[in-house]
Amino acid sequence: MLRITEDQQALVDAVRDFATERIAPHALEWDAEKHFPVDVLAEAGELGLGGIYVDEAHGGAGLERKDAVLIFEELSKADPALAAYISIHNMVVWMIDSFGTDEQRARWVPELVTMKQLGSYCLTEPGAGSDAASLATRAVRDGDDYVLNGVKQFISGAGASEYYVVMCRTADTGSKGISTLVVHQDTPGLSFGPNEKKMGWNTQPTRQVIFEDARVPVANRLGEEGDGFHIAMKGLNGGRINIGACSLGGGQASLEKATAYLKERTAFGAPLTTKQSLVFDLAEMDMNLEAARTLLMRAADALDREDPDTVRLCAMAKKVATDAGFEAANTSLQLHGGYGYLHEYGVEKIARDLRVHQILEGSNEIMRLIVGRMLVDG
Ligand code: FAD
Ligand code: 2MC
Repeated sequence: MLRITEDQQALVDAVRDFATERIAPHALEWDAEKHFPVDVLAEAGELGLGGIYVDEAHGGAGLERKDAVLIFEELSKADPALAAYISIHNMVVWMIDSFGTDEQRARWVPELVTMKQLGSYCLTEPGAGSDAASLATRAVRDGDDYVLNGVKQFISGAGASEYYVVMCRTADTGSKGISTLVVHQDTPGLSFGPNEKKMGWNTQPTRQVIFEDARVPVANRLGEEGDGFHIAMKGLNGGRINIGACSLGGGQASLEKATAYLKERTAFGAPLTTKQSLVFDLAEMDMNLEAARTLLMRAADALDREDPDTVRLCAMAKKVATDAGFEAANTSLQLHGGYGYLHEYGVEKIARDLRVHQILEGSNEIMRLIVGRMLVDG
């Protein structure tokens, strides 16, 4: 299962070249200046990275989830924050491609896969994060429209995206009363909060998305009324693998930086690689990242095959990979000594970016809740 085919190797090489040339040299500057490089995203779209597992018939690259793991690891070695936005965009496009009608696909997917138009995923609210089924943003039917009111919190890409895939309440029946609407940025009644000041993920904007009597055509609903929670969760299964792959890429880059640094840095008359405890740190990072890579591929394979164990494996892979990635970045920072704390060495940025992967797309406590309750309720 983990054998990489010639086609996959060619894909990895192409993405690595793009990430090395067009992303890595600018990542620190984009982080410092909070710059969202939409021009580079459009270039990623030309490479097929805007619809990685969208059907080729709809303009996508038609690849598998396992390919996406390889892609996000490579992109994230260059910049975890930009890679993570590309992963969210792919989740949105996949949701439209998978749950939209032919007419909806024809309307939205071709432009979105180019990444000249961007998408955002709107589930979280100020009062509903982990407990997503308690969301309160409400859509009330009025003729051929819904009238949408509510606030979405922490929305990645907000303000820059053309399309917002919004989970909202159409009935007071818990998770079964949620529907999914595609909302265009120019919709009257839609506005944005200020760009949040964050610890990391600075290259992508995070804002509230606010709906005040926003009229959204019923024709913009994905699936039936009440399908929204399932659509949201199915999107997140793949999202969780991808965010894990982003952690893997950041962790791998941290390991490579630490290894090179220990070889070159001398203390007590010899290179630091002569200290076995430090080499053990490198070995530990390598083992944990390899374990995460294996589990991510297993989860991606389950998702590709629609295996009944998919939800559990995606939750496990997300938790294991995001912990391994952050631990690797944090250890690498320590192994760089004081230089690890300096922006220009690039390690502290990786640690800041990867920290949030343990919180979003379902916190790692929620991943344990998903796996744990299957053990005791099953
Ligand atoms: P809460 O749910 O309030 O949780 C607080 C703490 O309690 C956490 O540690 C949590 O793990 C723990 N906890 C909660 N319930 C349980 C439980 N039952 N058992 C054990 N522990 C529990 N959301 C979107 O919809 N779209 C986006 O694009 C998006 N982007 C984001 C970008 C950033 C930078 C950030 C920070 C967040 C983003 N989010 C986005 C939101 C993210 O998914 C939520 O922050 C996350 O799901 C946690 O929700 P919360 O912040 O409300 O925390
Ligand atoms: N895949 C498919 N279906 C799922 C699913 C999944 N991963 N998770 C839940 N479902 C289904 C479930 O099978 C059930 O179906 P049915 O009604 O047909 O029986 C339905 O959804 C309701 O599920 P639960 O009964 O498990 O609902 P509950 O409210 O107890 O718990 C929980 C759901 C906690 C797992 C869910 O709310 C959750 O995942 N919370 C975390 C929220 C989250 O991940 N937010 C991320 C926001 S996006 C982001 O951060 C970005 C950066 C983009």
